[in-house]
Formats: sequence, C-alpha cells, structure tokens
Amino acid sequence: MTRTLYIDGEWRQSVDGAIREIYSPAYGTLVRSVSEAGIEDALAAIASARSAFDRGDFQSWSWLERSELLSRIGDLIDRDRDILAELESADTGKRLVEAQYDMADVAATFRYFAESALTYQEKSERIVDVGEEHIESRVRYEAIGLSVLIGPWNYPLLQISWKVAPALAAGCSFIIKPSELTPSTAIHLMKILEEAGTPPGIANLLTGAGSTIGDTLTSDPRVDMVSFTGGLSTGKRITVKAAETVKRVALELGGKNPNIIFADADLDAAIDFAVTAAFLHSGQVCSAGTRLIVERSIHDQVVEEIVRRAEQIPLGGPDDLNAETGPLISENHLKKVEAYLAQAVAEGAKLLVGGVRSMLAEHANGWFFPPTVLDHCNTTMYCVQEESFGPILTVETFDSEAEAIALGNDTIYGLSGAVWSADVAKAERLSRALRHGTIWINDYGPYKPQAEWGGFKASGNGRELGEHGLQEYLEIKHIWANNSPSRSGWFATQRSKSKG
Ligand code: TXE
Repeated sequence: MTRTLYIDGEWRQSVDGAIREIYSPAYGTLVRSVSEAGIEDALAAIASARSAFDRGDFQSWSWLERSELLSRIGDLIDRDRDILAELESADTGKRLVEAQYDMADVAATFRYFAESALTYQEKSERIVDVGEEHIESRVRYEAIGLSVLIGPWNYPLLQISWKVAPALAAGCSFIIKPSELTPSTAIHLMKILEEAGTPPGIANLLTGAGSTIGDTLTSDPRVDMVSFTGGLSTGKRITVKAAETVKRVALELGGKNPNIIFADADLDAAIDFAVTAAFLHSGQVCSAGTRLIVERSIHDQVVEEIVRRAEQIPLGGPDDLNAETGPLISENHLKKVEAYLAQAVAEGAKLLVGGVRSMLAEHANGWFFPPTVLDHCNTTMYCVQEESFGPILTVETFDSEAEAIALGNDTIYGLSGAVWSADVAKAERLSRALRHGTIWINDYGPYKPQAEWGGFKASGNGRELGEHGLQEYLEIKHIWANNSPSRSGWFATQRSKSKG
C-alpha cells in the first residue's frame, strides 16, 4: 500500500500518483514503495496544518492534556519498539541492535517532553511587576504555529522525534518531512500519533524528496517555523527561502568534531572511545569524532592502536550478527566518500588503513566502506575542514594546550568535541575555550533529552532537547491590562478636541 501521505487526518496517495522505491543500503533489495509527494500535496498539507492550528482547539488543550498525549505516544513507541527498529534497520542498513537503542531514545524523548510540558502548567504565564497598581502585566508562552519538520537519514526517527515531541508539547500543528531515503519509521510514527489521539490536521506527513517540495514548504507564508536537520548547503538554502517571510528557523547541520587527547589521559579509554566516535554507524553521525587531535608525545602509540582496532571492525547488514558497523546510506554517498578520500590523499594525507570500498562477496549489493585512518593531516586540508559523513578519521598533532585549542576551533563548524586529560583544571579550561555546542570531558558521544543539543557557527541555529528544545516552538506574548484607563493626554490636539 502506498498511501503514505497523511494530510488532514487521512492517508492518501500523491495527487499525481508518483511512487518512490526504497532499497536496502546493505543488500540492494526492495524495502518498500511510498508515495512521492509533489507540490500539490505539499500545499494540501500546509492548508490542513494551517487550518487545524487556526481552529485553536489543540492550543486550548491544557499543558497537562498535551503532556498525557506525549506519554501515550511514548508508551506506544515502547509497545512497537521491535517493529520500529526493524523498519529503521531496513531503511538505513544499520545493525538491528543500534536501531533498538535508537528506539529507546525515541521513547525517552517523548517522555522527557511529556514532563517538560507539565512544568509549563506553571511557567506558561508569568506576572510581571511593572510598579503600577492599576496595571496587570503578564508574559505568556504560546505555540509558534505551523512548523515544518525536516529530518535526515542517519537517525531518521530519533531526529524527527526531537522535533515532533516539543512541537506537540507546545501545541503547534506540523508537517513531518522525513528523508526520502528513510521514510518507514516516520510513517509508523504517524500511525502512532493517530492512535494516541492527535487531532486531525495537527500532524501531517509528506514522504518524498526535499528537492521537489522543500522550497514550497520552507517559503510558504502560512508556515511559521522550519526545523531542519541535514547538510549545510540545504540548511543555507532553507534559511534563504524562509527569510522572505521571516520565519523562525532551527538548524542542525552537522560538524567536524575535534577529539583532543592529551598525554596525561587514560589512554586505554581514550583510544576505545576514539574508535567508536569515528566509526559508529560508519561515521554517519553529526557528532562523529572525525578529527583526532593528539599530543605529539603519544601520537605513535595512540594511532597505532586505533589502526589496529579499526582494521578489525567487521562490516555487515542488519541480519549479520557479527557485524559491528553497517553500510553507507546510498551509492551517491559512497561515491562522495570515495572522492573525499582521493582528495585527502592528493593533499598529502597518509592513508594508514581502509580507503577502498569493501570487495567482499557478501557486500557486493551494498554500499560498504571500511574504517579509514588518515595521518599527517593539517587544517589547510579539505578532509580536516569538511565532513565526509563516512568512516574517515583524520589525525593532527599538537605540542601545547594553546595549540590544541586553536586546532579544535579551526573549523567553520561547532557542534561537539571532546577533551581527554587527567588534569581536571586543564580539561575545564578547554571545555570553555572550545566553541562547540557540546563538549565531553573524558567521554565521547552521550546526550540526554534533558540537556540542549545543537551547534555554534555553521553547525546551526537554535537548540533541540532540553528547556530550549521546547522554547523553539513557543512564541512569547506580553499582555498589558490597564484596570483604570484614563486619557493619555499626550497630544494637544486630543486635549482640545475632547474639551470642545
Ligand atoms: O542531506 P540533505 P543529504 C550532511 C552530511 C551529508 C550531507 C548531504 O555531510 O553528506 O549532509 O546529505 C531534505 N528544502 N548531513 O544530501 O539534502 C531532504 O529531503 C527542504 C548531516 O542527504 O540536507 C532530507 O529530508 N528540505 C546531517 C533532508 O533535507 C530539503 C544528517 C536532509 O537532506 C531540500 C544528514 C530543500 N531544498 C546529512 N533539499 C546531520 N546534521 O546530522 C533536501 N531536503
């Protein structure tokens, strides 16, 4: 069945009947067919979400009622966790166990925003003392309105849930636009939202390519906000489109994340985390630790061990229980990673391990690229400045704390980074000096729904998760009530007119 567009409370096909086929990145087999939304479908979804918001019913639900809706959704995600994990693995090619972790995080996201919504029972309206007895001044938080929620393909349901949960908590209407490569879990989520009692028109879903409907969704004057996770060039385009009608835009655009290891660190742990940081999900992680910045005195020891471990990481699809990481998302992406590597080597990087797509017979129909380490890198190189979004780790060395900081900040991005050192004061100094949205000290990768996630500089605008993750979907209104109005007496003309 290809009725995968959900508009105004009903499942539909695209108006022109267009279909897209989704193929497994691991096996090359057909996973499913979905409707390919066109501009008419996008306009219908905008009309649906706009009128559902303007009816005001959902906004008039209490924060408690919306919190209960979010809790029901969290329960249904737990109920369907295995189904969702299988759908996610099939679309992305990632190992089932990773997808299962992701689904636990999705449920936790809805639970967190259920709790967060409850706190707004109190916080949603604040009395302001303006020092005048006859004035009642209040500041209120209200839903921003119709939000377009555009997701990527690396953590498809998790990234969408970081947007859907706060949008529901705030009382917004929205249109979900998952990546055209990985729509399956968004379709299932939509069924869950329906079952949990989300009012018709509040939640809408468009499957299909952003290159077709993206400009419509991000420039239409009826849309109040766009939240986007994806690549930098698409993020810039969205910003330009949205600027015409001055929409709020929240962007998470990836990073080129420094993982800084000092000689005084617990090297066993640092190396272990460095391998995971670079090669988990074949590096298709916005916070991947793809820049190893290591103190010169331990360079050889650390790099040798990382290379030794990298070459032992088995690749495989969701069905391969021995696999430790999976394929790249698409042939296009594989070609991009290959070109990136070729440029790095041409610029003087030294290839230590990996570097050629897997030639194993069982990988013949998938897009497998092995963990790859490049030494002798420096900040003038493209491979140090730009994301490959593949399993490629670059290595740079430093001699002093100041140099480590300078290297860590020498990037247009600013999403995340890590510092490894036994010296607590030094690690703290680095955590302050590094201009990235998240800094881990003696750790790499964890995030929690309770704490904000997002980037400095070209890594984006705004924050997801945490207190600010909900505020992205809120407008602030000041209400000033004068309980004893008298004439303002400002203009002389008014005075003479009323006297007459
Ligand atoms: O992403 P796109 P792509 C980075 C990573 C990767 C690069 C390109 O470096 O190699 O981006 O990946 C929708 N208006 N990240 O090309 O195009 C699209 O349909 C509105 C980092 O796959 O950014 C999909 O839903 N939307 C990242 C979403 O944008 C448009 C995760 C992301 O696709 C659109 C993924 C348009 N004009 C890739 N064009 C992260 N931050 O984690 C496309 N889209």
